Amino acid sequence: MREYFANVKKVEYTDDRMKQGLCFRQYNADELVGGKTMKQQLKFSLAYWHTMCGEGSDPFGPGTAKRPWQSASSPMEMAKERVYAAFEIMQKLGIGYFCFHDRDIAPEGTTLKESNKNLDEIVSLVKKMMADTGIKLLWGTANLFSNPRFMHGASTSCNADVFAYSAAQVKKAMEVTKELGGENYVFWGGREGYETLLNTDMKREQDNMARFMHMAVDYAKEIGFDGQFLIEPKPKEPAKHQYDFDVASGIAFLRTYGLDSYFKFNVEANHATLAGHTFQHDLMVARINGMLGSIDANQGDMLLGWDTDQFPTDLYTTTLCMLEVLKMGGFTKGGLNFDAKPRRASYKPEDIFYAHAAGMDGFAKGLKAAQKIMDDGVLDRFVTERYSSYAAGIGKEISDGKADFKSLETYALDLKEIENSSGMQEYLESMLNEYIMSV
Ligand code: XLS
Ligand code: NI
Ligand code: NI
Repeated sequence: MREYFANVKKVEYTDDRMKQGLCFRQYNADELVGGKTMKQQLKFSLAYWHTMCGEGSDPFGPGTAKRPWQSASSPMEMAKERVYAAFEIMQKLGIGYFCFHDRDIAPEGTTLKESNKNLDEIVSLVKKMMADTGIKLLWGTANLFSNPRFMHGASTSCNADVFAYSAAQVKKAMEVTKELGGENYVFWGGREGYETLLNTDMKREQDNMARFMHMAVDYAKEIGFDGQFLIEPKPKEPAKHQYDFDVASGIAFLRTYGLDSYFKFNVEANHATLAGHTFQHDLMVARINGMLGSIDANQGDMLLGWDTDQFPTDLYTTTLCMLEVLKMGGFTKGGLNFDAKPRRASYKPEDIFYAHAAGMDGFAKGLKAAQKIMDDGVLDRFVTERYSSYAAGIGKEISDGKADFKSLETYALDLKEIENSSGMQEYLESMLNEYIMSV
């Protein structure tokens, strides 16, 4: 087995924050935060598609990155070399998990049968590498968007043959995820939506999408797959409108079709912002509904209107994200998957390491700040105080369900001037700054 990154050593933590070069300045895997190690709290994962398959192409030009494994003699040889390179990267970075689409790890054949055969061969190699290294699978998924057959969608396609093909592909992807001990299985519906309503039967498409998910739930029971099903919402791109627009519309869909007890969400930062929300908003909507499963840890560029999938270095978003994770009691099956790619001009193989280290440091800092905010209880105390009118008197009656319009009218008719407290947003923002700077 050759070493692909001979000039990169295992990335180590240093407490010298001004140290130059490739190292962790915040992420110290074994350091305890909130009673668990950073490694346990953060559960970092490598996204196979970006890191192992991405080449830096964009609509205006081909890839800029030449990866050493691309010189292999055939697609299957390349797939094997990629596996070795992926495990080298994860080991050197101390990343304990990875995620993949079926077509990231093995090439598509001319028939599904051939694709499945390719997949089986690579999966047995992946399984061996997992056993050798202790690296685990966070989630698997099926690519139901790249091949031209998915032009109208997968489970929402107008073409029943495509529905059938998609079902067969997901069946296999679930089997493979189970085989590798995957902790979750993700549905991201890139083409499950529409380009124009002029040709779209929205009701049928959503009914079919729900039927498809029920079939997945049934099959999981049949094969004893106990991973968590996750929906990854995204409002648009590639489709103009995707049915899993954001967490709130995802919850409505799941409840409408009786699927809500089987699914949680994989919330991606850049998808939340594309939907016009903050990352924290979508995380909170999932958490307060008991449906925050896992996270695609990246960030967008607020000046650009698409999914730029950048490595997460913005400390406000990493801090507020980790606050949501801590408030749900930490990850169980989920983790932080770097669905992110280095910029097109960061084309050197070493940039893979610098980029992941930047994201890992960004989240380590966010975790430390979030834990301190939790421990000190500043924000919680403020919020509790802000709603204290519901702790007694008329507010308590409202909360306890003892008030009605008539009793409230009786109360309100004699009220003189109503006094409100201040929201103190600027003060809270400056406290957040202090927490980030102080840890
Ligand atoms: C694309 C999505 C995709 C999912 C997995 O925008 O983020 O990469 O994470 O299908
Ligand atoms: Ni994603
Ligand atoms: Ni994305």
